[in-house]
Amino acid sequence: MNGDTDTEIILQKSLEGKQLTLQEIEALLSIRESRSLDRLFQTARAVKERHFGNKVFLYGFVYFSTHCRNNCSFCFYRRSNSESVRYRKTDEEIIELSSSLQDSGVHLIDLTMGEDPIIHNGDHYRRLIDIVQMVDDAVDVPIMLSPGVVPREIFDQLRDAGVDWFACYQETHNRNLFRRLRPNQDYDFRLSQKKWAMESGLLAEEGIMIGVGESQRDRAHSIEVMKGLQVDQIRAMSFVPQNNTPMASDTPSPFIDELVTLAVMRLVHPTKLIPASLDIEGVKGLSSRLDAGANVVTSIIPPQKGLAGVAQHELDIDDGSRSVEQIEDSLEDLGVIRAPLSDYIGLVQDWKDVKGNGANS
Ligand code: SAM
Ligand code: MD0
Ligand code: SF4
Repeated sequence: MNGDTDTEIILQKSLEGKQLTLQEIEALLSIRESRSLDRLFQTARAVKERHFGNKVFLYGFVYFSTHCRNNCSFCFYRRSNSESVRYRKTDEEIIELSSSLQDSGVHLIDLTMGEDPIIHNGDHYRRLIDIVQMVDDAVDVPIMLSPGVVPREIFDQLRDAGVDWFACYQETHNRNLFRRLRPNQDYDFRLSQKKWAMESGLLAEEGIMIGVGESQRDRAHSIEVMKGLQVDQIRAMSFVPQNNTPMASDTPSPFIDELVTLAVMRLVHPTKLIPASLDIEGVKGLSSRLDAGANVVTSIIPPQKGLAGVAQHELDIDDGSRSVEQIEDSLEDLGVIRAPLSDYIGLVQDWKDVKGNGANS
């Protein structure tokens, strides 16, 4: 089921807006022959352009605490890694970083943290809500929060403090694999984060990792589960092995696996936002991801501020390559432009209106 004609039939079907079966999604995910790959990427780009033109959105990344109570097997910041890079930014630093990212031209500030015991500590997330409120008072762009898992009753308060987006990636929708990747964490509680966020009127992002032991069928299944969840942004990120972690010597997947996954995600989720993360291959990985159908550049990090990335804690950061200024040069070469901020603010507002239930102030 991988000849040119089969591929063409499935691509045609998705172009007509018809729903693909699990088998068809899997067949597309298995394409590796160069002519079929070209057709897949071409089609994904055409679908993206149909909905978003040549405009992309840029997300600023503020990893404000790298302390974590969890022990995810893939993560550099896992509790047991005594050689990790640990820091906790002060309130003033978080505001300064967010404001300067806004001034540099990003469309969104992504406030991300490990499950820092100081914040996940039983005081009803007062500190987290305060941080969001402070940043919301300081910036006018939408805010994404990536805090790990929080109790259901916190979502309304986070929304009222100014959160627009809630990001929490399942990594896989295969429960056995989840158990290995995120030991001692509850699959259903994590999956519920996305549902609870949307019930509170927030937009939600779901994501998977590529190359962590999942099968092609697992990837196809995840793409379908994401459809069912009706989240607004979906991502696939290649696993990058981290020193001093249980998966340090695992062989990662070739990046083509991520690119094909992004393209198939675009076909199955034509109107959603799909990130091209700078956190995997740095700036040199931008064009292949945008060409595969991604339309958001994530993990923009200002230089020389002592901030880390997640999968690449230093790559391209301190020389300024992950700043908006530098990214815009690459965008121009790729024939895409930074969307006007008003486009993004309008999109977020429209999508939140559809979710109903408590529009954000
Ligand atoms: N601590 C919170 C959590 O885990 O939900 C928020 C941090 S979130 C930005 C961390 C995400 O980065 C993970 O969900 C995973 O998808 C990605 N990530 C972490 N380590 C990675 C690695 N070694 N390679 C690729 N992606 C990684
Ligand atoms: C990224 N390193 O965009 C970030 C991170 C968290 N919401 C996003 C995985 O690639
Ligand atoms: Fe902690 Fe998130 Fe890393 Fe897991 S992925 S160890 S929760 S920072």
